[in-house]
Amino acid sequence: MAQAPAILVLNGPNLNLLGTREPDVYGRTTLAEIESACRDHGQDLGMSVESRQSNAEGELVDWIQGARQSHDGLIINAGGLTHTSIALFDALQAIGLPIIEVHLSNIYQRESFRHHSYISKAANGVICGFGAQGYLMALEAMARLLKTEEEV
Ligand code: CA2
Repeated sequence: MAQAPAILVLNGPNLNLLGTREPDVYGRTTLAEIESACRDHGQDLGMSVESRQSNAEGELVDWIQGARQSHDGLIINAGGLTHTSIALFDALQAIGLPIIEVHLSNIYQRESFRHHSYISKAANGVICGFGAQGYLMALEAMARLLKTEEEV
């Protein structure tokens, strides 16, 4: 890979509310702060990071499909769609890129309806329960995945 690998970070429904409500569950960091930290950390890791958020399932599907042409890896916190969306699963399965699933909260300590993820089956790995740090951990994991791919 001659150019810096391009990573797309997608956030799903309601994650635009981060830092404004439910700080006990999701922390006090805003989405804008997470996105800026991802850009900086990506740069330190030699990757360019683009972040997008949508409350609409179809828009997320379109972005996932498009990532195949424009990006080298995908990091996704699908919010509540994690637990319901076969459409997101199908899109993720189809793109053939490394995928890392992120959750701010530890979904396994919460209600049982959060214990199943449609995203996990399409993802290389899952990071949950580390708050906003989880996105930076996902970038580190992505850098390692892409390096391993390059070496093979
Ligand atoms: O822990 C996570 O990151 C989740 O993906 C967050 C989703 C939830 O449905 C998943 O089970 C776990 C909810 C995102 C809603 O974010 C809010 C942030 C601030 C205030 C209200 C909602």
